[in-house]
Amino acid sequence: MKLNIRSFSAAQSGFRAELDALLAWDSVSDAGVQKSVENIVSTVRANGDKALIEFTNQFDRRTVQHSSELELSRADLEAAAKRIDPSVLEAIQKAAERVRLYHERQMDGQRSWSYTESDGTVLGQQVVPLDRVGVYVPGGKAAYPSSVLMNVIPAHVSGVSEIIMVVPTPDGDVNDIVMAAAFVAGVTRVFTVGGAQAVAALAYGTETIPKVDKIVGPGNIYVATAKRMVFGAVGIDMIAGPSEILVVCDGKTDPNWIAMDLFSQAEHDEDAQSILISPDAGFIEKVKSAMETLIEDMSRKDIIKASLEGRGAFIHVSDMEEAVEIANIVAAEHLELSIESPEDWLPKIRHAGAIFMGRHTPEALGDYCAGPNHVLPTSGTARFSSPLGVYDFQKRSSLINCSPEGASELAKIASPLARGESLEAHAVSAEYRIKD
Ligand code: HSO
Ligand code: ZN
Repeated sequence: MKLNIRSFSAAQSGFRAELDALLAWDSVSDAGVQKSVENIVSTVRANGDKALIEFTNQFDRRTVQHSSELELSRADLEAAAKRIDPSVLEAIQKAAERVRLYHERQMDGQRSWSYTESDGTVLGQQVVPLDRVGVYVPGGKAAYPSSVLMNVIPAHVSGVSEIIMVVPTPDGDVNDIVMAAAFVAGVTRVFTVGGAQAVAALAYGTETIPKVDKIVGPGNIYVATAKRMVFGAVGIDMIAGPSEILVVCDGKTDPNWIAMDLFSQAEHDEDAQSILISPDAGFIEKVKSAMETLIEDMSRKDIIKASLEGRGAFIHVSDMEEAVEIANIVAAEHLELSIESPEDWLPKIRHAGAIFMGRHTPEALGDYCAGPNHVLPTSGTARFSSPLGVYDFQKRSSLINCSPEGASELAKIASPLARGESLEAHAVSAEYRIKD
């Protein structure tokens, strides 16, 4: 199948403008959606379960009469785990174990600390897990059991005591693999609700759904808009854009491998972005023809084609230096360095959600089971944000414990500052602690 994919050379004039146009992505904003989400959120907030049931029956074509029908028990999840192909269940368990180990290591830098000054004053930080977290799991075409693991396990590892999962079940159809993943990951409670109504229920609580402290997990435009709207009442993780991969290849990897790595992101959805950068123009041609051959047999070829022709690109560069420079501008969600000694170039990589090093590290392994989280910053937000991690399920309190001597010395600094701000009570409060 012929593929019409943009092709650039970094040397051509106007390249930077072309690159910016390629990367441009408007995050969710739609007046119509905004209005209907406002209505759903305020109705659920005001009427609780009654509204939640009505919206669920309306949008998911269900016939729920009582809120107790919205909850799945641990036994229901276990039954789902028993119904699925045992090899899939085993893979879920192995992946979960690796994701758990990785996030346990991540706790290393995230614990409470303190130090004592010479006069006995102690300063530090206390790190505690959030009490209760809501995990949104999409129901429709992007129902990924792997995402259940990636959202729930770090919450669990960081010590969150209650993890509430919501997942829509359109027409009452329960996705057994998603439920099996929920069972293995260790969610506390599962409710079969979705959309903006589920986000509102988690943010404000209903008679049945407990109010949470933070909502994480991907969703469609209604879910994303609702998350933005309830932010402040609760914390949220991030508003994810379409998936992206940037492959930098020196031209020495099997072109079929690179073609399939690019497809692996493109198949997520029509808006996904797959870009290949190489200093080897002949290699780019080889990858292109590999893609045109391989796409024929892909079950999601229509999505792949739409994604590649809409937002994909080949970029020819003069050398690796230039490739890395462009990779830092793109700040991709996934960066694959399919090159000889990726560790030599690593110190120069400034912006990427996850870095896949070497020819034997396709992004797909990271998506499922390598261990690191697959919830990553998209649309260039890797310039200022990080993968989902245990730190997203914690918060910090500062600690100060002054010794009498320490207080006396600090008061001598605080007092003139307080008077400079005309805050007399501050000044006197500090001065009381000065020892003569
Ligand atoms: N690549 C996606 C995650 C995923 N892949 C789930 C497969 N399943 C995040 O960008
Ligand atoms: Zn993926």
